[in-house]
Amino acid sequence: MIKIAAAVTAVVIFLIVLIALIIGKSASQKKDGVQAGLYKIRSLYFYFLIAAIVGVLFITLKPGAMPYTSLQSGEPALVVNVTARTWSWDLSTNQIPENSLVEFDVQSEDVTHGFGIYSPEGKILAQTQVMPGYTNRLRYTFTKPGNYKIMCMELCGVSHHNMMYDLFVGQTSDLKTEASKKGETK
Ligand SMILES: [Cu+2]
Repeated sequence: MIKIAAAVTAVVIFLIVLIALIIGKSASQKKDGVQAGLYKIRSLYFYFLIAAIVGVLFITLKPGAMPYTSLQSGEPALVVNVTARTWSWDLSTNQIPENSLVEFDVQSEDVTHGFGIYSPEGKILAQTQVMPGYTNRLRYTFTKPGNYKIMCMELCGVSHHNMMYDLFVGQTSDLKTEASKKGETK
């Protein structure tokens, strides 16, 4: 899907440049000597910009350098169902195994929210939009144990700042099962 989107974008950009060149060529036929010199400098500048843009895109848009794409392959070890509503999160589990591919299937019961995963140090690690009537899939592999946080990233009303949820990441033996969680008193 990403490859098709990239190919369509490349074709559209190519067509835009082609049309611009054709229009530029027909316009350049009606000009005098002084203008011709200036237009020449301008067209050289144009080609320089095109080369610079292509060069920068080539360096920065490597598949491995894009976020998530390298993390998305393979079968996830755990699928967590996430439901957002104003103003709380509902997760099928908050016990996450470390070093395993985890998929978060997120949806909203009301308005658009933002699903952001934050490290114990408060650094954002991954995020996706949470839209009503649509399930977004976010895949992530947690490499360090600890208490992570889910925070809403879309201003969704007066209590938006309270949309926080704790995720516990650890080795499988350290994780609580649903049964042991139910027995625990708060
Ligand atoms: Cu919010």
